Amino acid sequence: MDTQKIVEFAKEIRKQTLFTIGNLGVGHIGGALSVVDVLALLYGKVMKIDPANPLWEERDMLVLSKGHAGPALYATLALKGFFPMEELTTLNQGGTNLPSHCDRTRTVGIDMTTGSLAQGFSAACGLAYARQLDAKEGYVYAIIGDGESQEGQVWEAAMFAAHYRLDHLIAFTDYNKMQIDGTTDEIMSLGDIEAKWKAFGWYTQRVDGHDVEALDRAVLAAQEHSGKPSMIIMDTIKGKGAFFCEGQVGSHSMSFDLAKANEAMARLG
Ligand SMILES: Cc1ncc(C[n+]2csc(CCOP(=O)(O)OP(=O)(O)O)c2C)c(N)n1
Ligand SMILES: [Mg+2]
Repeated sequence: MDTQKIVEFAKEIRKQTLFTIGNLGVGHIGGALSVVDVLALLYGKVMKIDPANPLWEERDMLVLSKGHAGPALYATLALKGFFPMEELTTLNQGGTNLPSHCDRTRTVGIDMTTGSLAQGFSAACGLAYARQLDAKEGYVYAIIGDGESQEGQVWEAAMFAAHYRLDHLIAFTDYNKMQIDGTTDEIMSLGDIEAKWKAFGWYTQRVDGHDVEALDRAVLAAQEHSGKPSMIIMDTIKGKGAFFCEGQVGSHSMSFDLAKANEAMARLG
């Protein structure tokens, strides 16, 4: 996909995410919408995947460690053809394949079960290490939250990845500056987040997380950098693209109905 197509793909993911959560009536819309552009880039261009063969051994993997953003990834996977679009209407309902948080045993295309913050990131580091031991080429991508980065486990995993020089691990921090109850600065400031990742031995970049060209360049630079794992800190906006909650702490998990979702979808154009 070229840039224009990725931007269009991102718009479609936003719409389907709004529809999926609006149809259920409640969910983590804010943190889902802030990672849409990186998902569009990864699944639209970067990742080596085959929707017809989701367990292909040579594929690249994504660990959405902030598993509460699952609905954005489900929309992405459905649009890529991993499962029928109609399944999006079953989000978090009895017997669904699409639980609110990602579950690799339930959903085609989900590479790791996540939701208990920071554990997914450790699993991503483990996957990357296993691939290195097996001398396999594929990349492991991981997305963590900024609130999630307050977890000590993130930093243990960070040390592990740097120690083993996991240069096929490319992680993103969704730096939307908000968590459940407030801003990260109010709750527990991350301080100089770039300096921290650098100090932990990671090749660290910082980009506008809603600019797919900038993200693309950062991923390329990360792939070309050898000997270190990569962290791409994305400046993002929680609830990006939803007129009723963009930039609001209250977007973390909120109720809204299909009428509101439809209005937001229409405003996206
Ligand atoms: C170990 C653990 N503790 C608490 C939670 C509850 N929880 C879910 S999302 C969230 C806030 C995460 O904030 P952030 O990483 O900034 O993600 P965002 O809401 O911005 O997407 C919390 C505390 C959890 N899922 N796992
Ligand atoms: Mg956040």
